[in-house]
Amino acid sequence: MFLKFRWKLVFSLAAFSLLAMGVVGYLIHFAIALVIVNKEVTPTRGMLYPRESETREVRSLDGLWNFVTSDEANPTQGVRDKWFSDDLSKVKDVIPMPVPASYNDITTDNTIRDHVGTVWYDRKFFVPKSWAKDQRVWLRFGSVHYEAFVWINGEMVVKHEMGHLPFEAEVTNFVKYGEENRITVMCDNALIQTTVPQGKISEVKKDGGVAIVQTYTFDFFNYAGIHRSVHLYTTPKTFIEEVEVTSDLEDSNSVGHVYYKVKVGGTASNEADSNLQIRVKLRNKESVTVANGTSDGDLKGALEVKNVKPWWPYLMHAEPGYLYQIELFLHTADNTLLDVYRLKVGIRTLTWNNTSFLINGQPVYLRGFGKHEDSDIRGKGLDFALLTRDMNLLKWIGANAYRTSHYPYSEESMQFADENGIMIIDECPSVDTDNYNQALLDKHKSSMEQLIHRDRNHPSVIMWSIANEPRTGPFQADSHFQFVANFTRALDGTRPVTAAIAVPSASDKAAKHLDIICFNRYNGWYSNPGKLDMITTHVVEEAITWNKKHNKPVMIGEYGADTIEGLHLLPAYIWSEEYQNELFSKHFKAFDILRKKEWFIGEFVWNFADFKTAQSITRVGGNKKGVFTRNRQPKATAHLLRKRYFALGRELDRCDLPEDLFLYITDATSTESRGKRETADL
Ligand code: GCB
Repeated sequence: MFLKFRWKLVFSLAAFSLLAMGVVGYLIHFAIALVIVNKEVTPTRGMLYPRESETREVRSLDGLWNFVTSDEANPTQGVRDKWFSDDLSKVKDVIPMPVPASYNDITTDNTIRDHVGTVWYDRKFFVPKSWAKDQRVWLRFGSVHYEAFVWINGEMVVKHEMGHLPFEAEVTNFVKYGEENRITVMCDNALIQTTVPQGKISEVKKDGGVAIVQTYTFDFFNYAGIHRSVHLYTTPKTFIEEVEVTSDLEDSNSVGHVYYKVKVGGTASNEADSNLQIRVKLRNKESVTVANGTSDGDLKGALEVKNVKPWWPYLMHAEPGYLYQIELFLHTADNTLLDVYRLKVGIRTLTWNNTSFLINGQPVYLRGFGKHEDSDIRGKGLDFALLTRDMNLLKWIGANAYRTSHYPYSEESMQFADENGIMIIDECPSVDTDNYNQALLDKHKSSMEQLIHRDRNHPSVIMWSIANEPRTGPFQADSHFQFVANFTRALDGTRPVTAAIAVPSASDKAAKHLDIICFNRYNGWYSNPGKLDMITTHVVEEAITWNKKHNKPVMIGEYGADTIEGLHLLPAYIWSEEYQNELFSKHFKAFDILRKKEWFIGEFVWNFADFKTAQSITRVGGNKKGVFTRNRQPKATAHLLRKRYFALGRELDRCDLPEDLFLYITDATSTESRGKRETADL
């Protein structure tokens, strides 16, 4: 049976081992299990972003679906009782549930908000009759958190573990053409020690029974559900299945190269790949063809672009985020057009060494945020209004980068970053990695493989982050991170590998495996709260220690202070807007000292906006470290940070300053100093 009632299984195995072996035997058994080996990961296939073309159609299945929760104590009941074989409304009272959205905050019912385990969705849809002929039909989910099981018309079509990443299945032989179909999804939000991220499930006594309780060490709320769009799309029988694009620049950035590699899917066995070819056109923003070519027999090729417009980050160039469009035409040797797929490409180079990180040969200083996909009502559900507002705020504040803390963000947000020249440190969902074990390593690597497969063609992606705040003190962390970092490099050698580390450098065992060191530290908050004079020196000294130990570029991945919007206290007192302002200012001072050392390459605030957390006595209505409120309005510090980020842009890249950066206070030219006036009076 495909369904694992995972946490029950883990508990019963542990309990059984304990009884059978006694405590000492169990510990020895556990220690042996920690000798982990580096196994292959099954590579992802396909999963191109669904786009219409002359040969492809796309239909959205977004909208209101039907929804039910399972009994927490009996999460497999729906599978045993085959809830997928008929409408969910036949087995339970269904409620409407929007897709995409997290289900947690849609209703007024705390048993839905805090539900642990499986929930079910279904809806009806039509497939046009015309789709029955000579093509394939695919079902694609942008993401479901955490594990998804999908049936069409009662038949299982795909199962996927890992939130925040897409998955798809061919459903050509499962759908009924010109007729009504039913799709059923079971989603399981349970996090255990072998999921990414990890969590724990326990049974705790409650009034009148036992509660299944989910705990995790990270603070963001474990939102769940069908988080991103669901699409049906068609491809021809023989189709472009994968596209990989890389680029470089030469002759002082005046000539660009685009290298493409295509994999074809569904080729009939008698039709060798060598009979196929890819014809390629590269168009600029005005849709003018600037290069074209034909692939070699391996469906690879290169295009040269003279007078190229490189992809530059925001504020580093007058025309940031310049994108070309590559058009790929799959032909048979006898000239029949089989498939067409288009995607945007940015032409740029990335290089790094022990002291710097360069784009198109220019050193880059990163200034930005750790973010979250989080908003009221929708939770982590894809929301174009929020996405657009966030991009507008990033540009307003003068940021040039953010980290997708602590999981991959939507494909649409990556496209936005490409278009706007925002650099992305792309993070997999491994947070607070601990209790290293073989299954965890396999899944951690798989999360990187899925992430790189999805995001490798985005010019905005400048680094891979393989974890946030892993527990890198224990010796097992050494080989775990060596395996994950090397695996990441083997999949993509064109971008450096980093991780946000919070363990002090003296005990950390993972940073040596990274290309760029990123440390998270809350001086003046978790350490020495309220002590604004214990920030600057601490930050400077810690950054120097990391650099001395590893001789690699260093950046700060998180610093910040919880701040209640509208709470003003003078002199500055923790949780007030004044305190956030002053704490930031003390950090700025440290960063300016560090910037003089070439190897300090970036500063990232925690967090872009306030976000929801699990209920905790240390969080008042969520994590309030946002520079913006959860509703995306500025706190006082947003204005301070804006002045700094633009000042850095001006100093480093001579960007223009927005007119409203400094509001008029007085006409300084007409005010003489008192000293001058007194001299004149004499
Ligand atoms: C951290 C974590 C982040 C938390 C933050 C905080 O170190 O990386 O996920 O939200 O601290 O505010 O405690």
